[in-house]
Formats: sequence, C-alpha cells, structure tokens
Amino acid sequence: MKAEVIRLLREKGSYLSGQELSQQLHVSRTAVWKVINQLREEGYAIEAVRNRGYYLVESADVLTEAEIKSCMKSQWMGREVEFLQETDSTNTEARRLAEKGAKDGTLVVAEYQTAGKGRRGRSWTSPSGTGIWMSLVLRPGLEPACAPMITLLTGLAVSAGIEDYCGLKSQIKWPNDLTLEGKKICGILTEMSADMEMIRYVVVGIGINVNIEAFPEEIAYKATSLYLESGKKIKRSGMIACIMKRMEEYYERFLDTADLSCMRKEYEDRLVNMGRKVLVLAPKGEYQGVCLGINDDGELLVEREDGTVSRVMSGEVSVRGVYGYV
Ligand code: BT5
Repeated sequence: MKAEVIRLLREKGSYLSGQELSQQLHVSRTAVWKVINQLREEGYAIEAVRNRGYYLVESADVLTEAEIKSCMKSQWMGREVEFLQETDSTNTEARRLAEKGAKDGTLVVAEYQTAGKGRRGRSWTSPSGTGIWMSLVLRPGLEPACAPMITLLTGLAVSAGIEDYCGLKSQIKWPNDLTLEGKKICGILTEMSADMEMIRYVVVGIGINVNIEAFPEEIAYKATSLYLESGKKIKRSGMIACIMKRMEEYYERFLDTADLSCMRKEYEDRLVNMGRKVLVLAPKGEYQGVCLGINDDGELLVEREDGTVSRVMSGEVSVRGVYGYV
C-alpha cells in the first residue's frame, strides 16, 4: 500500500485529501494517516494542510522498496524487488534468491554494499546513499555461450536509461563499463550458473555512481559520478525505473534472436572504443589495433597492424585505450 500512496500523491502533484486516498485504496483514513507518518519517517517531505489533504514535495532521494515500486514503468523486469539497507553484495544476494527459485526479472537493490564485487576478484566501491547498487536475476533459457552478450545489452540498456532519465549521454567501454568524459560511471558484473547445455540463471550486477561527491584516491583518476559531471543531484528511484524499462526492451529483443544483431548499430553508436586504438591484454600476450566495432555475438573487432581482424571475446581479455583508460 505504501507504494500506491506514493504513486497517487505523485500523480496528483498537488493536495490529495485523506478521504480520496482512503476511497481509492479501500482502507480507513486512519490507515492512510499511519502510512503517511511512516513515509515521513523514511525521509519523505509530505505537507499536510487541514481541509486540503496531503502534498508530496518531490525532492528527497529516498530509496526504499515502496519508492522503487512506485516509480516502476516496466511490465515485468524489476517488478519483484528486494531492497536491503545493507548487504555484502547484491550479486551474492541475487544468487541466493535465484537458488531459492526467484523469478526472471527479480531485482535486488541495496543502499550500501560491504563487499561490492568487480570482475576477477576486484572490489567495487559502494558508499551509502549515493549510488545505485543493484542486481537482476535472469533466466534466459539459452546456452551458456550466450551469457557474455547479456553484459553488453545491459550496458546499452543502462546507458539508454540514464539518458532517458537525465539526458546525460554516457558511452560504453566494451565490455562492461560506462564512461562520461573518459571516466567510469558504471560497471557491470555478470555471473552465471549453468549446466553443459543450458543457463540455469544469470545474475547481472549494475553499479552506477550517481550522487557521489568524491572518490578514494586509488580510483579518483578514472572514476566519476553523474553528479560530478552534471552538477545536479539525481533521484535514484526514477533512474532505476527508466533503466528497468530499457532493460526489458533490450532483453526481449535479445531473446528473439539470441544475438545482438538487432541492437548492434545502437551499441556501436555509444561505443567509446569505436575507431580508436586499443590495447588488448590477452592471456597469450598483448597487442594493439584499431577497434572496428562488434559482431552479432558481441565480440570486439580489432584490426591489427598487418590488416588482419581479430575477434576479441570478453572474459579472457582486458581492453584499454593505448593512451589511458579509454
Ligand atoms: C566492474 O568490475 O566494473 C563490475 C562492477 C559491478 C558492480 C556492481 S554493484 C551491484 C553489483 N553487486 C556487486 O557486488 N557488484 C555489482 P571491473 O571491470 O573489474 O572493475 C573494477 C575496478 O573498477 C576496481 O578494481 C577499481 O579500480 C574500479 N572501481 C571500483 N569501484 C569503483 C567505482 N565505484 N567507480 C568506478 N570505478 C570503480
């Protein structure tokens, strides 16, 4: 009911009487009043004026399960939400839920991660109250080889969702980063449980630096936030909803063909590596080349100095700019 109260107040945009609320929700006015008080305790600024009702002042960046649900616009992606004030890692929590049978599209969001994970054992800085730290449980019913493509379509969906919400045009650094002005604003971590033929589930973790004002020294040179780049504080719940809408769209398109053919052009439009010199750090040694884009399977195409084109698979290599991070 909390989510409904928030949604109704937001839709009204002006005063909504306690009586109207109680009629629409089929509950007593006392029950409405209790919910309003709970919401205030959670940080919402709700004005109450006698004979007029309640007015939601839309500014606080509150993150709760009800707040997230009240913003959601997707049909099914992110409609089941687990919100935690604190967890080790939303990816780990999503795996726990997936093992217990969580539905396709279940979303785990945390305000703070004590052990946020990057790839290959690296850690992800996840301060409280300023970022979006979330993970989705997906059950695509495809072969394990398809899993890396989910990282790519997620990058595209997050970049598009951020743009829909606040107009900032981030770029994709293949395979799993989003950048603004050459610095990282988002990282994606895809983990999978599969048997030989079939994916059991995929957990895709998304970390977005939203309102972070400063970074630890070790990463300050390559990390930035939406706030630092735009000068504006952003409401995270609305952004999560826009990302889920895009995620649903791109994921459904991906399932139709089991490849990225129908979003390749859009991907390349946002690809920061496109046409640039890249350094490929592969297990068998490193080489340089020019990035030509991706193929339908999401491999990076790199033209080497002798004119041959290498297909780089994510997972086994890192790709960097020759002169720096991008
Ligand atoms: C990633 O790894 O970029 C994947 C990050 C995924 C984080 C999300 S948050 C929700 C979910 N739950 C989790 O536990 N994880 C996911 P990688 O490409 O390995 O990059 C990690 C490197 O990025 C670190 O070694 C640092 O150098 C840098 N880094 C750490 N925290 C950062 C931050 N907040 N912003 C930018 N860079 C960061």
